[in-house]
Order: sequence, then C-alpha cells, then structure tokens
Amino acid sequence: MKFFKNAFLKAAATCCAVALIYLANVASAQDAAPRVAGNAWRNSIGMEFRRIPAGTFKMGSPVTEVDRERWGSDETQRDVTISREFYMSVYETRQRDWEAAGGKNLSFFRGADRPVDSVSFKNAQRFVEVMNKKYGEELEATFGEGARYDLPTEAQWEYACRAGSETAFSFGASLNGVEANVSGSKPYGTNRPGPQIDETTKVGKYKPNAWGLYDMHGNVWEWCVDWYAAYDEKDTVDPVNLAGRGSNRVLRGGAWAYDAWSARAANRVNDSDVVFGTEGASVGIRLIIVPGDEKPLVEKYGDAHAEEIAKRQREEFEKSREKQIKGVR
Ligand SMILES: [Ca+2]
Repeated sequence: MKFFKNAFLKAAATCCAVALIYLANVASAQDAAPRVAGNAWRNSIGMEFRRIPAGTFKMGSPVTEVDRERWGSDETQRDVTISREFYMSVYETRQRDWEAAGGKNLSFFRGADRPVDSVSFKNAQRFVEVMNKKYGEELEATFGEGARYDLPTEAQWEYACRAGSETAFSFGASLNGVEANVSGSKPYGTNRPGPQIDETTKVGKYKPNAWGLYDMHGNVWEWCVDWYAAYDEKDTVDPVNLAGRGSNRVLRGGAWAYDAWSARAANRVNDSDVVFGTEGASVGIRLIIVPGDEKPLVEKYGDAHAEEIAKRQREEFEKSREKQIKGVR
C-alpha cells in the first residue's frame, strides 16, 4: 500500500477557509471553561460534543442495498430505539485531544487536527478511563452525577451517523471520495471515480451530517463497545453486545484506505484487540458522553428542543396513564 503524504498539502488549499474558522474555534476553546450552549458542549480541553436526542430509527440495511453484508457481517434491518439522549463528539478524537489527556501518540499520520490513528481497542478503553478520571468532575458538574465518557454502542453510532437518513450514506446513495475521505477510485452508487487521498485528513474537512457530526463516513474507522456477532433481533431498545458473544470488537464507518461501499452507515467490520502497522493507520475512535441524570439538561440549561422534549414526555405520560387506567378496569 502506498501513502502519499503530500496529499495533505493539496487538501489544505481547498479547505483553508474551513481551517481558519476551525483554528479560531480551537484558540477560543483552549481558554474557555466548560459550557453548554443549546445542543452543543465543549470540554475544558476543547473537545466539542453535540446532543443526540432519543429516538427510534431503522438500523441495518434494506435487502436491496448493493454490497450489503459483503464481508459476511449481519446487517438485518430492524427498528431500534435509543431511549436516552447522549452527546457525541463532533469530530473523531484528534491527536491534540489524545495528547492533551496525556496519551502517547502512536499515530501513523501525524497532525494535531488529524484523527488519532493506530488505536487498539485496549488503548481506546484506556483513553476513556483517563478522560473520566481527569475530566469526570467537570462532566458531572454539567451532565449530572454519574455522567461519563464512553465509546458509543454500535446502535448509538449508527443512529448518530444516519441522523434521520435511511440511505446508504447520511448524504445519499452514492460516494466517490468527494463527500468523505474514502478510496475514491472505488466509488459506490456511481461509476465516476473521485479523489484518492491515501491518508487521513484533518477532521472537519468534509460536510457534517444533519446532526452536525463530521467524518462519520470515512477518514478513520471508529471502535464501538460491542463485541461483533449477528444481531439479536429481540434486542431492539438500546441494544448492545457486551456479553462476550463473539471474539472481535466492532468498527464502523469506513476509512481513507477503503472502498466507498465499506463506509455505508449499516456496514459492520470487526477486528481483534490489537491493530498494527498500516492497517492500524485506518483505526481511530470517537467519544460520547452518557449523561448522569434522566432529565437534567433541559431543566438546568434550557434547550432549543425543550418544547419537543416536553411534548414527547407528555405523550409518554398520557400513554402510561392510559395503560394504568385500562389496568384498573
Ligand atoms: Ca470516521
């Protein structure tokens, strides 16, 4: 496999405007205290998170989707509910985040604003532990007692990746490297080849999805907490496989070195715990925040979606009351 390190220079010219805005944000972030503004939160080392509302979505792919289950993984489509809101990092974990938390940077492609790569699952878990140890206090102060950083479950990851979409990618049915950093010479849903960058790019270079998350498709694969196994079709509310079914962990979203089909929202690959060499240069992580209380965010800080949440809560209340009334009769 060949790497073209100067591809970054080519990319830099086309994304300088984005980079300038981004750098301005980073500069202001480094001095800023943790804060919540509407649906966004930034921790004290400048990692940005976005609120992902609770909801139900179609997880997996329709049987008509081209290249589904191409490497043998189960993509059985079913309705899945994410019962509690969570916050997800807007970006893949950057090397600046990793280093700020004291992590040893083993990335193959170096750059503070590139995603950390060559992350083994064990190192991903250690990073989560360190983040909770070092920054747990500010997290609990904002998100309630028991709030924690974590890796997403597969279901949380796919829900956030789709951001309401049901197509192969959150931006539509085709990808050739223009919309995300994948191997553009192997396009999907189109015959027209696109850019072949052959290395990671700075996070946030491509357009975000509808929920403001960048690089959910491509750049680096992202570890999820689940062991890989065929889906348990009965497990449809906050599904997660932590019971040890399977021997590998799940990776999602495709990467710079991989064909476009593999970046589909429903695609699941898996790997053993340790990732070495150039294969590892495709593997990174993205953190989520699991709030500690059931309803502290809206109550404490107000929220652009407060009305919508209140409506849902009223509906749920009405439903449960109806059930209670029927039960009494
Ligand atoms: Ca990614």
